[in-house]
Amino acid sequence: MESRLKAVIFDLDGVITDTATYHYRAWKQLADELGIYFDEKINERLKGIDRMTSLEIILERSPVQYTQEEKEALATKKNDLYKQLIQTMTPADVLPGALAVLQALKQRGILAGLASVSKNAFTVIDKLQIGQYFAYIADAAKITKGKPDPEIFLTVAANLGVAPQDCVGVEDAAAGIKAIKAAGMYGVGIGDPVMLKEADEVIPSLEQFDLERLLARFAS
Ligand code: B16
Ligand code: MG
Repeated sequence: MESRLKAVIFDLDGVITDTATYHYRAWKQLADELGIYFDEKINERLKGIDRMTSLEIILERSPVQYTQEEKEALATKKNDLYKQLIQTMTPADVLPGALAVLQALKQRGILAGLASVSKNAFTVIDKLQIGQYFAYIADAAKITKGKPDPEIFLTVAANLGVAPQDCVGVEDAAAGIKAIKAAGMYGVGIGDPVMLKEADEVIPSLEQFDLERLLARFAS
């Protein structure tokens, strides 16, 4: 059976690994130092959102106004803490099901791409030792519009040489699913079906990712 499915493009945090806890610890330390209230519920709003926008969300509760220069220094401080924390990551931090899906794609000759807005994605992939599975990893530093804009997914598809309609995108954040759909791809959500209602289908984790069923769905 011929299938049009040529590539699967993954988000990183919340799909391949869980860096959210490290982001949270680094932002929490910064917020505590600044005397700003921050908790795990507010942290939910930062998932899939780029660094400077995340800082703006945290500063919503700050009585102090910061200049752009000061904000950049605060973001750098958080990033330095985050970089220290991710040094402890190992291949054991790959989420359940992710490695099996990457291996199955490789075996089937379907390309895997990575569409993470994290500027630390290359380091994380390196720590997880799964770089060999990805034919293309987006460089977040070169992406001008964050999710829900489709730019990052379209950039990955273009670099893989695959038309968007022949790609599946996998995301755990609502903004990410919006980006996938705006790119004209089939969207698989990981997590809560209510939060990810714009996805074409939602599964609890990559353990339930059914490649054979997707290949059949894309049958030409
Ligand atoms: P960095 P994703 C996102 O990763 C995280 O979900 C988000 O919390 C973080 O602020 C963002 O990366 C930027 O990360 O500060 O390392 O550039 O879900 O797009 O893989
Ligand atoms: Mg994510």
